[in-house]
Amino acid sequence: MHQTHHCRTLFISDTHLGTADCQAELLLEFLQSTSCETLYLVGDIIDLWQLKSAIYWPRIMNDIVCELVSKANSGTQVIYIPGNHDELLRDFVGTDFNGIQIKLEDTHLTLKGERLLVLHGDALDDTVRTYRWTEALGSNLYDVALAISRTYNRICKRLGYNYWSFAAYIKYKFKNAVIFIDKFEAAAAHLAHRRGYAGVICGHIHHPNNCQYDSVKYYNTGDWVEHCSALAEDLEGNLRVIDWLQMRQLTASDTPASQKPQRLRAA
Ligand SMILES: [Mn+2]
Repeated sequence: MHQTHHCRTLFISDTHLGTADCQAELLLEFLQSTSCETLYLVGDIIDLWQLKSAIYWPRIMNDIVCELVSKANSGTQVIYIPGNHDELLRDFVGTDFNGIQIKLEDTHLTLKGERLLVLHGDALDDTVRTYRWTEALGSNLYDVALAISRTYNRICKRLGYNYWSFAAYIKYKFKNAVIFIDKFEAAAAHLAHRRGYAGVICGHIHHPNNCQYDSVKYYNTGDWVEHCSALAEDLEGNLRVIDWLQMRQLTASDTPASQKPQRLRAA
């Protein structure tokens, strides 16, 4: 992949590095194929929960971290907002890690002048329900669904088929999970409204989205477990959710003549 997609700001979250569920190869390819002025890491980037019980850290995980550090050292402002799976990093809020700034939350000002609240979103769990969002699926079912996805995709990869997430598929079949997502989105938008923001950008629930709640805009970056998604602000200040699986196919089908840097397109 030689082309670089340029944008003003990129937001990614829920990469869960340190787990076998992370779509590491696609994530590395995405990072190497995009450039931006500001990169927001909106939480659950390194899964420290998972690493506590078993160390899973193949070389590609290092490559991803190196890519992030290298961006931070070559002119990209990189802001890391820890989530619940990497909450240990919340102790380092206000510090700088190899050029990556750690913040509890942030205010992003778009080129159009909209003030957006950027936060991971786990703080909203209590407002929505007393249990974690994955438990909305039923106990352990989410873990089982992820395990099925892993096996299925190992086979797909061998056969040359595209990535498909069983976990994402099954999630939308469960009424409780769908109700939870709706409530979470409304709670996030309400919080942003109460605090005087034009909108909110979060992650956490692995459900990429871009919608309007009354006067407030709601954006979710999605994840790199069930989806390969990001939120991008283009050079005109428009925000849209991008799907890397679709975008890389569009890139691959372009003629080699267009090897100059491209503007980010909707996917
Ligand atoms: Mn989370």
